[in-house]
Amino acid sequence: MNYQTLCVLGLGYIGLPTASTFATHGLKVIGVDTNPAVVESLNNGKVHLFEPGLRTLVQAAIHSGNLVIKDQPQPADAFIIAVPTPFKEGKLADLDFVIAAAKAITPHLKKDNLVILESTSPPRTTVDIVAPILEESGLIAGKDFYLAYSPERVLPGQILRELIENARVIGGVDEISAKAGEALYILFVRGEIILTDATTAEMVKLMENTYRDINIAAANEFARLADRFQVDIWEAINLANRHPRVKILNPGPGVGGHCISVDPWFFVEAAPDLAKLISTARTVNDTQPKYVLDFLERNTGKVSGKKIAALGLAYKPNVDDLRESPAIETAKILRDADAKVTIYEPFDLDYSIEGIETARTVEQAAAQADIVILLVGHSKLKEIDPLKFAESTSARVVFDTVNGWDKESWQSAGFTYIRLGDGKNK
Ligand code: SAJ
Repeated sequence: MNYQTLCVLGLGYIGLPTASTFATHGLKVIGVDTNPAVVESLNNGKVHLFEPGLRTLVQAAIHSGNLVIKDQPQPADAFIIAVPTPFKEGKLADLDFVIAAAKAITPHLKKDNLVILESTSPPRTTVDIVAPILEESGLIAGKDFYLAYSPERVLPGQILRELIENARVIGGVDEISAKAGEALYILFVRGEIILTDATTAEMVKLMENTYRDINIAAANEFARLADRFQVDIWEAINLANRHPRVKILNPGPGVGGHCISVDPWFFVEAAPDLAKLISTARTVNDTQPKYVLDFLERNTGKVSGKKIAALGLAYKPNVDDLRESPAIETAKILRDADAKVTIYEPFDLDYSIEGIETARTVEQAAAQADIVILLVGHSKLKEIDPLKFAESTSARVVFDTVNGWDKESWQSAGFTYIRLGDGKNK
């Protein structure tokens, strides 16, 4: 199998880096997005996402002539589907984008083509949903063309490195399809490439993110317990993690992003009778923003009427991605509790939430505040100097939900410092 041309459908956080990396490794790549704004901005040399190193990579790929951006797929030797799989009402997987992408490929499908689904999908999607759509071309998966599922596993913030270095699982609808997938990814993947069947690969992806979700839920539940027993969770985790087989993750305002807060629901939907622990973990993490409010009110009294500066809105530190962000959820919960909230997000200065003010600088957000809350551990926010900050804000209470600030420094700058999960605050 010798691939010359590749068509990548979906130019988001996964599709764009993948398309660009293949292009800089010598393939002729057609990057496809159905959103005209994305196509237009990429064709004007602008990258619509923030990921370290991505802009340089995309520009290199486009300048080399190996990456072209289109709004429709074109014939190619291989196709990669990297479109989102959000959930719809009732936490049910929304496969509309995957189905539309498969349908868009079908008229172009030729004998010996390879189709890879990368989008996170419920178990059996490749075999039960994608294969039948592609077979409407008259070609048979595994016999006339190759079909495989290969999950992306890259960590936002480190996508470009992990894309190349991580182990890559490729699950074929049959053995030859998996091998065809290997022949494609081997062009740039330096990590181990492991071949399996499509449904195993789908399940592996969901298990990885579910495992992390459950572990974060444990950390969040431990924080609630520590709070009740007047223990500082951060000290307790630090001590527990000295055990050679224990690695407790960090509590915080909840779990967001397009992956970990979504994917476990695919198991719950597919097997609600079995996925009890998974469902409970999701509920713990989803209710964490409400816990943030309860914790704050227990420590400082009702927030009603108070001016609160909420710092950080992204779903995690040092990314611009606001999808499913627990920080946004927390800001809304504070607003609904009648606090006067001002938000500041260094990666998106224009984001707005109804009933909430948006500030363009930290100082502007905090100037009139009673309480300043750190919701995301962005480096830029962690680096705030409490002494200087004290001069630009009327607030004398800071609430750190992510253990991002140094308690002593804030206290010696004259602030009352409260930290989520620290039952010794009182
Ligand atoms: N979080 C905590 N406590 C922690 C770690 C994370 O509250 O100790 C929160 C973060 O703040 C964020 C959420 O969890 O809101 C998820 O962040 P993350 O860094 O754990 O993961 P993602 O969603 O950015 O990326 C995950 C990764 N999966 C795993 O680590 C198993 C990544 O490898 C996947 O490729 C990605 O999902 C994906 O696309 O599925």
